[in-house]
Amino acid sequence: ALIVTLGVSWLAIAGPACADDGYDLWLRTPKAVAGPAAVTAIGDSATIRLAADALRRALPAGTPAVTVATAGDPQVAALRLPFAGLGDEGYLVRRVSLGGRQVLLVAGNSDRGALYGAFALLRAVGDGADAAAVTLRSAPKVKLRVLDHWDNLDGTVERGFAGQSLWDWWSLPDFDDPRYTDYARANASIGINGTVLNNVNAKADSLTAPYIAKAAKLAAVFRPWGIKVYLSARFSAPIELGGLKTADPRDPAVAAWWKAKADEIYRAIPDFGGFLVKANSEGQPGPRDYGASHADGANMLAAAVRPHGGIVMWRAFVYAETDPEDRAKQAYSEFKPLDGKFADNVLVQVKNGAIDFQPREPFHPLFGAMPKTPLMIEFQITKEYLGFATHLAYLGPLFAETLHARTGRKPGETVADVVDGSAEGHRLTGMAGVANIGRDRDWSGSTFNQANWYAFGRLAWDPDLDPAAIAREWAGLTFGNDPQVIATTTAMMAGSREAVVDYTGAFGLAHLMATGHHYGPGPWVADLARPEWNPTYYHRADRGGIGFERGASGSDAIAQYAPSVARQLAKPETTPERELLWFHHVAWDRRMADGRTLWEDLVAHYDAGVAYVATMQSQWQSLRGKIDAERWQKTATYLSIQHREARWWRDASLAYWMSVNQRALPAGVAPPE
Ligand code: GCW
Repeated sequence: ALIVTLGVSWLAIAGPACADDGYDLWLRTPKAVAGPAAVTAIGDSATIRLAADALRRALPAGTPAVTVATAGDPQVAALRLPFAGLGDEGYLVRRVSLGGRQVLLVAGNSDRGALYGAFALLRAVGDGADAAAVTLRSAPKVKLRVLDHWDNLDGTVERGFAGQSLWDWWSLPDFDDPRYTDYARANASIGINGTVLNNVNAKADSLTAPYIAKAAKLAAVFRPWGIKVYLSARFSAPIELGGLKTADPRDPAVAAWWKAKADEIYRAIPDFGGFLVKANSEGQPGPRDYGASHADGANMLAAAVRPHGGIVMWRAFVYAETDPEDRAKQAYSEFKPLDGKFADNVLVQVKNGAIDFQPREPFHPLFGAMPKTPLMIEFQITKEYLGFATHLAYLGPLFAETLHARTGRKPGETVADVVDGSAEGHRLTGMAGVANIGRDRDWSGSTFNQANWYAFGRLAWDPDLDPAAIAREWAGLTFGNDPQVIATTTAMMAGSREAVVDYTGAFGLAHLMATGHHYGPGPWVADLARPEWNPTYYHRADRGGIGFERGASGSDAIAQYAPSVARQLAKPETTPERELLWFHHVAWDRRMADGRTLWEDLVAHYDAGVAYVATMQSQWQSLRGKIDAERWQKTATYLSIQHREARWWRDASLAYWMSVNQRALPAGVAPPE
């Protein structure tokens, strides 16, 4: 009987070995069991209707009657349920008696809360819970949960590995591609409530009337899903579009230009979220061009959107080739003195680490160091430095590693406490993820990349979640509830990011990728015009040792951390080994905790990374026939690419290190193939 049941439910969920291109993400409708579950909506806002529809589409027949409503409905209010503290996006799901009937109530203080409740119920049921017994109550800890699209107006995506941009600027605003709705549904299902449409390396054109109209169309599609649209703003737009001679934020004509521009945008998009700005970074214009500060620039834009309730997300990813200071120190040096100088509708958006989305970075020292300023954390979901779309790397542990790191500023304070505002009582809070979404049928370039989008959304809702639990939830929703499939896929995911760390360079090595595209190894590159773009700048390997000395005898970047953290990092002996070479230059022969030398351990990690990929290959083989053929085959092929390239990384890196340190491979290690 057990076998029969499993067989039926597998067919029901995955469908008979049919082609499956992954388009449905984690929102797979179990077609054979979906039935007209009795779903009623109280209230008729578009959002409430979408919530009810989502439940109708996906709840299995036989689910008890469901009612979707808001707390303000008199019948619901009479139940005196614990809506207090749920804010305007939280939800609860409860079995109640309504109008004399037993129903499963899905409700929030607002219709958006009810929508999130509907998706939470679907997650629970999709992961095997009995709908009749589901009880849920949750509110997001972070207010702005935003995807940053690095999408260009010509349809390309900077660092995008999943095809062209989803936004078809050519046919917008007329054509409403149904995919825009599917995008919004997917985001709403994990609580994402904002999207920055265009690349931070912005073209001024995105602020012209035709593009505002296109953005307005997207905003209209996304609105009922609770998603606001934002735009990246090019700081010099008043010159390029307005014909002004300057973009100096202290010039009244410049401020007036932005104010008029904001008014124009809000006429088209009344709930426009605001601007994201990359200024004075990697060639982008900014206030520093005029001797004004980042606060001057941010506040001028903030004033333009303030009357409309908009906000500004101002990036701290700032470094200059002309600055001789360690690149890892520059953002802190520039922004820390500005704490308290930003308008209250500005968030400073800080990357998780101080360099640039590497496979492992220590948390950015700005977290905890600017208590008067809301700091929005920025992660990269797209895997620019972790093997693009082909390599399997589950980023939940990377995100959580930063979020759960202790800042040392206050007892127990974590980066998550800074980000969710609890550390200082900030109410304007945010988390941004650089999207990994494009026109590929599977959206993210691979099935497992979808998990990174998913994990970002779930952690933005609650930064304290356990990434392993998120992986389990995602695997169940994505592949169905066969326990073997869940156990195997989550086992693969668990160490997959660490494997990338291992085969690209362990112990805090960073920025060793090939020039420009960042795919594959390039630790030997030393001839780029900008010194801080050379891998040799980061690893500083020589005959005697390897690593970037950031202690007092070096760049002293460690001093940017809170004293207790700085004390721990000051000496190699007390620095966590996984970050050792980020903070210190140490001898190849240094004794590591396991008794081996650094060189021996480094080699062992390269091998372990390659071996992990081989293990993932055999784990995946064991699922053949248990996952639809199309997704199975693509993943199998990608894993073989990853295995080949993990060896490439190992072999090329070791050959280079050996040319520098003149050491042989440790005994027992086979020479590179
Ligand atoms: O990660 C680096 C990328 C650039 C990117 C930049 C940034 C959008 O290599 O492509 O530019 O960071 O975050 O601004």
